[in-house]
Amino acid sequence: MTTRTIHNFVDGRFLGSEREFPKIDPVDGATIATVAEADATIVDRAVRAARAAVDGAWGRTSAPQRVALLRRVADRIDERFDDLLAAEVADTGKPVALAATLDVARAAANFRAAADILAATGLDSYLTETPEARALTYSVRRPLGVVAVIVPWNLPLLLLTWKVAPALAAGNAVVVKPSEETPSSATLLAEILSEAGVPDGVYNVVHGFGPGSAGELLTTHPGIDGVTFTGESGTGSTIMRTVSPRVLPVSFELGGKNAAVVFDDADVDAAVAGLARSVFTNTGQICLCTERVYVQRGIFDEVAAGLAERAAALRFGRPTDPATTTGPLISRAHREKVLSYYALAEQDGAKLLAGGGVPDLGPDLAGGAWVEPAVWTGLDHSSRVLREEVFGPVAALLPFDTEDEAVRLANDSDYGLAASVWTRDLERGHRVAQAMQVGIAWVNTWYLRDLRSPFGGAGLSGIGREGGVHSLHFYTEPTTVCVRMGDAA
Ligand code: NAD
Ligand code: 6OD
Repeated sequence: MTTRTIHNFVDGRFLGSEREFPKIDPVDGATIATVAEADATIVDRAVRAARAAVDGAWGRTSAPQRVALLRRVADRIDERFDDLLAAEVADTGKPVALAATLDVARAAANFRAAADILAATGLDSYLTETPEARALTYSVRRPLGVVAVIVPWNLPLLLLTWKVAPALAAGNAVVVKPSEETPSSATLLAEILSEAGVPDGVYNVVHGFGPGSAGELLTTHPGIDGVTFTGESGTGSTIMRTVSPRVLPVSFELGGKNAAVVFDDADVDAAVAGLARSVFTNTGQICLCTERVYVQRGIFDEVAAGLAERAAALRFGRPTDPATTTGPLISRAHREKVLSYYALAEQDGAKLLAGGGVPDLGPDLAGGAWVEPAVWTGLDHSSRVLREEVFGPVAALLPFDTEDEAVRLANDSDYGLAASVWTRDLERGHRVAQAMQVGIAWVNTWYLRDLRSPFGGAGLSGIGREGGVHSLHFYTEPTTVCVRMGDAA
């Protein structure tokens, strides 16, 4: 059987490579494509093409021209929705309905949001007057230049477009490095951007791995002007070291170990439904997923039983089967990591309320990366299971008595990405959400996004914020101009 090849995209052309690697289907372990791995020459050509675009006609486009272009891109994404959906489902194994409503829907939304914010603000410029010195001071923003965009496998197209759209809105050219696990949608997006009229060299794709491959080749390339990265905290730290001698601007969205706090005045059924969504969506492979659940003692058993019931009700299967609620993990290697935490939880004395193993789904799916969810009680807060990111469908539940204790436990983490608070007392909801040392805290909901708001994390969860005007600020460099009126002095 011949498999398709997923190509690099450089200066408007699809490029193969002498080195290729297989793309494995996480659903059944079959090889579904080969991927052309970018070597140093291809990465160099991509960065040079991006530089030429920024220094050429693309660098002279006006904000209204780019607004119109981004809107054409969004329309073209809508027209090619089914192709993007097929690519995303094939690479990740996630259920079609999830990929349609979460991943692919957000691709067009990300381009529209970037167009809207650029239309509303231009690249905002502030003018201040200093009458005593007879001076006017204003600032203008220019693009960073060539931006390296490095993204992970869990929401490949969503996270890619979340960064590419504002980077292009600001007038940059990009070289993107998608995850080796999910290469398809970045190459397909190249086709779509070209069809919409994005000039050659503005969007380039290089495929490969991190260390010793396209990721490292890109971050060590002297021609890049900034790095925007989403992925593991350890990788962020490596990239930071790599670019530190050049003091490049970085925007990092990294791992999470997110807490949910459930007060005893919450609507318990709604809270359990929301918690289940926050723990099990995308098989727990969203940086925002809840892995720590603090429940006020009076309703602890009820919430724990409700979450365990939801875990038991998940249905594994092929992504196209409408009955499927839950896909596999991204790879067998990732499953090993998740299962090592299942073993650790057992060793640390956890009581397992649901799942906790590998499901038997028959010979057809035996080669896949399937895992059952795990719901635990009885772990000590010092257990590594409560401190390290598992990135799987797991929840460790602990009881608390007072609001202060809940806030202290939720904040007792090296990560600071997201939290959710469940209560009918909205005053308490505001108070506790504001006390969370995280980038985003939800009250009575989870993963509800307004794309204009700042998004990112504190501590090990990242540096900087993207979204709306915050993205435009990261992807530009301001120059302040001070003009003395009248005689020079
Ligand atoms: P990862 O860090 O292993 O890989 C992310 C990307 O970086 C991939 O494209 C990879 O090839 C590349 N890479 C790896 N090492 C590199 C290096 N030395 N130099 C340059 N590039 C390198 O992450 P992953 O396993 O793909 O994704 C899962 C992780 O991403 C989880 O920790 C999750 O929490 C995090 N994540 C965070 C957010 C957020 O918004 N905070 C969003 C999604 C995922
Ligand atoms: O919704 C987003 O914009 C975003 N950046 C989500 C990140 C999810 C992490 O897996």
